[in-house]
Amino acid sequence: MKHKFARAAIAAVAALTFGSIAFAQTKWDLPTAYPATNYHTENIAQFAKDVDAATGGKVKITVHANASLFKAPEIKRAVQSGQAQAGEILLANFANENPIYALDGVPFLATTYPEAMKLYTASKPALEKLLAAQGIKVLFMVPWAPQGIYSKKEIGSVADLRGIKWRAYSPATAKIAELIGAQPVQIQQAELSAAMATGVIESYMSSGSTGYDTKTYESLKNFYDTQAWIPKNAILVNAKSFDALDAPTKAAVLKAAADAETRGWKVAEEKNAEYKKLLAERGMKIHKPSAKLDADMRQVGGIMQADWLKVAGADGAAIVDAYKKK
Ligand code: PCA
Repeated sequence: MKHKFARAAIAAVAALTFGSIAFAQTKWDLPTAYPATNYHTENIAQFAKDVDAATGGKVKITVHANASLFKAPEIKRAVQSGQAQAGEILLANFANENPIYALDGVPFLATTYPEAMKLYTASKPALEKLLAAQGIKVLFMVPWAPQGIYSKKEIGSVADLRGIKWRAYSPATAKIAELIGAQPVQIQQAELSAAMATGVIESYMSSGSTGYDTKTYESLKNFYDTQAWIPKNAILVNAKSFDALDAPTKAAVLKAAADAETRGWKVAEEKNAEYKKLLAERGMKIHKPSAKLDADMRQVGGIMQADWLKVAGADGAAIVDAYKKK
């Protein structure tokens, strides 16, 4: 009797042990700075589902939307240090670390999706190398929509923006404020609605999706569709966390990432027009910029392109040359 019990106990322990090996699970946290309903976040949620399915539940990714785990500017460091195994960043937020992060935020360099894809292709090896040196692996990148100007008052030229309170989300959007004589305030998207409601912000540049997600139409009634640049989000994983996976699991994650990138670019482009329609339905006036406003903004873009080339040096020039050649 005693014997029988011991054997059962051993069997139970063995089942537990082997069971835990068979179901060895990797858990990744993936913080993002944008709301769960945004197409970027939905795309990442789908990626997490695909990874779960393709690895038979071996890799479980928990998406933390809307800057709930880390604030936007903190996510890169969190991934780098392993505080979060994965995360989504806006590349342009890290312009002060290296100019390559700022490239897709330079106005009027790449303004359509095919151009944005070309710029992405030309800059991808340099971006991957830079991040790899920081212990970070790139999983995929997805664009926002071409950036336009939200404004409380109607504007015919940049002179109309002089002195107004301007929300910046990156060093480049702060630089634009400086060049046009507006007053920049750095505010990430998760805090933007509150900033507009309290009158801290009268104007900013971003996409239709951000205007919609932050209910900008409740505070600012004009959108000037300047189509000035197309910034990108990058979905990153801590290199050590990725390297700890076995080969088939790595392959499954990379396949899901490639699918997410293809899907993300397609959805971004499809939703661009849709968001502008949704904004218009909620009372936003969608304006084609006047010739003067367009010329003024292009002048700002020219200055910023020249500045970028100066700080990015020969390596940067090579990327821009490769982009322009294609
Ligand atoms: N939305 C983000 C970044 C670029 C965009 O379109 C934001 O405004 O914070």
